[in-house]
Amino acid sequence: TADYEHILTSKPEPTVSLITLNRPRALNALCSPLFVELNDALRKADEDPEVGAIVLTGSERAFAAGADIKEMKDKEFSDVYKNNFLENWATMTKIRKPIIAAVSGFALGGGCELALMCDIILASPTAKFGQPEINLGVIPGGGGSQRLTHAIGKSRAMEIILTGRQFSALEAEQWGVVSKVVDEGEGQVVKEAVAMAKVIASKSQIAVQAAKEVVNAAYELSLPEGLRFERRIFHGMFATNDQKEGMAAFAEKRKPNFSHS
Ligand code: CO8
Repeated sequence: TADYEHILTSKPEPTVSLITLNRPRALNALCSPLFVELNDALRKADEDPEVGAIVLTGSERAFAAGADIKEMKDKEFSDVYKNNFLENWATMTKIRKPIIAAVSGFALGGGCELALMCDIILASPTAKFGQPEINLGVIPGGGGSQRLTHAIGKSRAMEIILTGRQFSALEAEQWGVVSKVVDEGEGQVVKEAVAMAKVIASKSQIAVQAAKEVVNAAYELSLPEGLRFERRIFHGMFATNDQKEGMAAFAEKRKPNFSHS
């Protein structure tokens, strides 16, 4: 819509919301107003009953080159502490529908952290990830030290965060940061992300949201607690029409027609 200054929103499929970071001159540096808009667009997509999955992307050159350094450089401890600077980044983790990051070019610092907050990351061969905060005399502040360490393990996370070096799409794939590196070609990563989002959106939205919730619980709960949580949510599925429809359709050898209820 035309209401946003730093992002673009569209529906490439009736069931898929596409959010494009759009500050090309700053390589999509994540200034505070951009985050306000992003959170608003994510919330709207989450509330849109037609939408089953969300794709977040940037440009060919940059997914996002990090938090906006020019905005941050003169800040004082008292401001950032008192105002809980960048606390609103976490809003994204409250979104219940799946978010697929389609990453081309730089995903650095806060840009890498933004991708890591998404549920699935697809990368083009040009993607370059990294946590270069150490070069600026600071450390990751948007979850990089935690989410990246969970994703790639201690030794690699230490190397990446302490040296500030970039890592390639291929490394990201080998290390399990991204689920897939797509073929090269302009727009290819968005195309594949939208196709994947469409597949996800064709499932029962209730089951999809529940699945996202239980997978995320694996990062927060101990194994026995997580297994118990999964079992309880699984039991809850039997209260949905979509469970009845999905299993009836299998038995009747036809495609399910989910009502998302
Ligand atoms: N912030 C502000 N402006 C930026 C940023 C940024 N992160 N990155 C690039 N830009 C701007 C450049 O200043 C330049 O603007 P101008 O033309 O006005 O000078 C324009 O984008 C193009 O950039 P370059 O000319 O530098 O392009 P190059 O192709 O030469 O280099 C790089 C590309 C390697 C990506 C380079 O721009 C770079 O190193 N950028 C900074 C990367 C970085 O350090 N990112 C980490 C930022 S710190 C951070 O993200 C902390 C997150 C904390 C989150 C806390 C949450 C609670």
